[in-house]
Amino acid sequence: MNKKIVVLGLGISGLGAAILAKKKGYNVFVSDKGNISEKNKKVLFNYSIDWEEGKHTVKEILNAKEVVKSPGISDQIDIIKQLNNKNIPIISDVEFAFRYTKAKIAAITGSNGKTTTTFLLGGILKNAGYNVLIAGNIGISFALSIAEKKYDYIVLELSSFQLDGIHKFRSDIAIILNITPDHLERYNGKFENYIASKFKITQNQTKKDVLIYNTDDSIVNNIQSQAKKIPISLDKKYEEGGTLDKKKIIIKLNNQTMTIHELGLQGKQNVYNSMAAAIAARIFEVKDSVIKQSMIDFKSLEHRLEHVLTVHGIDFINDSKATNINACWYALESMQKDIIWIVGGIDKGNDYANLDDLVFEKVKAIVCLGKNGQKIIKHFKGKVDVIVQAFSMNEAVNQSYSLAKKGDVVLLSPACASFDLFLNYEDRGLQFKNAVRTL
Ligand code: UMA
Repeated sequence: MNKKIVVLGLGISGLGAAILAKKKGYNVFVSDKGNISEKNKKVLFNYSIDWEEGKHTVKEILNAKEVVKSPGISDQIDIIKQLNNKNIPIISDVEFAFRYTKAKIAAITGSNGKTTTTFLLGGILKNAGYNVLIAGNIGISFALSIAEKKYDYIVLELSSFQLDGIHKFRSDIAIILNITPDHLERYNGKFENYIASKFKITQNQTKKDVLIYNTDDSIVNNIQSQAKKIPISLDKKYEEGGTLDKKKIIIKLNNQTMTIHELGLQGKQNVYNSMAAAIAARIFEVKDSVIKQSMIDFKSLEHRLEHVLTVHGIDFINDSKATNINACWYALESMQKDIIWIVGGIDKGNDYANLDDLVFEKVKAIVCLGKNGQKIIKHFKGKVDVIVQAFSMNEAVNQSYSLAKKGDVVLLSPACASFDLFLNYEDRGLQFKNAVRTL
């Protein structure tokens, strides 16, 4: 064959796509505008894959029959415009990997909750004894996994960037949880462009496929699809779908009802996540008993409402992944004790008024963490009794500990990006956990 494929960007997805392409007999060329690590250079050498770093050489790239673009690369850069002018197909690693698997696929997207739903569904399928791949935007390359092994089921978390580069990708089950504005810098500042990108998750589904969608979300509620649509809601009841009845999840499918009494996870968002995962598992014909037990056993993921420790009767919860208002709303909503709330970082245009009701009701003190907390302080001044500032995680944890009483909860749910004081949200969460452990 020896068709030339160019892989743009050599991060997690680029490396996976390059290896899969090589294994499938393509002539592969990798181009990364940044530096390629020594480790990755060795891998490329072992696979005899040609590469360049520090540039995108136009002549080399325009020679491709097809280009796999890493999701982090914007469509606005010059080389992409030139490829488009020459009508050279540009696809995402997800589109490329899809060509080489026959496994049943569930694809999950949304602005919040998608990682938890991905692991919930993947976990249920594993507990049912299947050979399952959990991959995608969670940091695991779909393409690399496919290059190495065969699977019965594949559960993919998909970002809008990955969905932008699909053409034929189709999933047996698609799940769309919610949509709130995010990543607008990549969508010409237009929310409708971001929505269109998320809605692509169902574009190639047929009537044999299923779309699980949240009708409580006014945007998701409008999604059109060829697939069989199964709604989930906390209060609306459907002939087929998921709902909540006196704290129990009720799933109705094919004239059968399943009731889930107990969840390992707390909070409203996790009710949606659990409903969606349970419906998908049932469509994949997993036994009710396995689904229910998996729901009870599931522990929260790191940095997502993660219980760290209880110190002298004070719970410490790490929700560092909450980098926007919506995620933070769900965190505050799910707490059942008085809250000392650690919030702040790099504000992405937050409207804190959306949290006012919950803050009035539940927050007894705010610890504002970050280089510049003026916006948060100004907004909540007079609404919360105590507001203090902290400029490091140790300071924030120590202040919270002295403000809290037995029976309270200290919640790190920043609603902001982390880059003012931390490498990323993981670093922020780890520093929180370390500080709590030294109390
Ligand atoms: N690069 C170029 N040219 C450019 C710009 C970048 O060559 O003009 C190179 C960089 O030098 C770098 C590579 O591209 O070497 C990085 O590519 P990438 O940013 O796509 O990163 P990957 O490591 O491939 O990770 C991607 C996803 N990253 C993004 O979407 C930004 C990961 O999601 C995903 O887990 C991974 O593929 C595997 O599927 C991360 C993410 O932040 C977690 N996602 C966003 C989110 O969740 O909000 C969407």
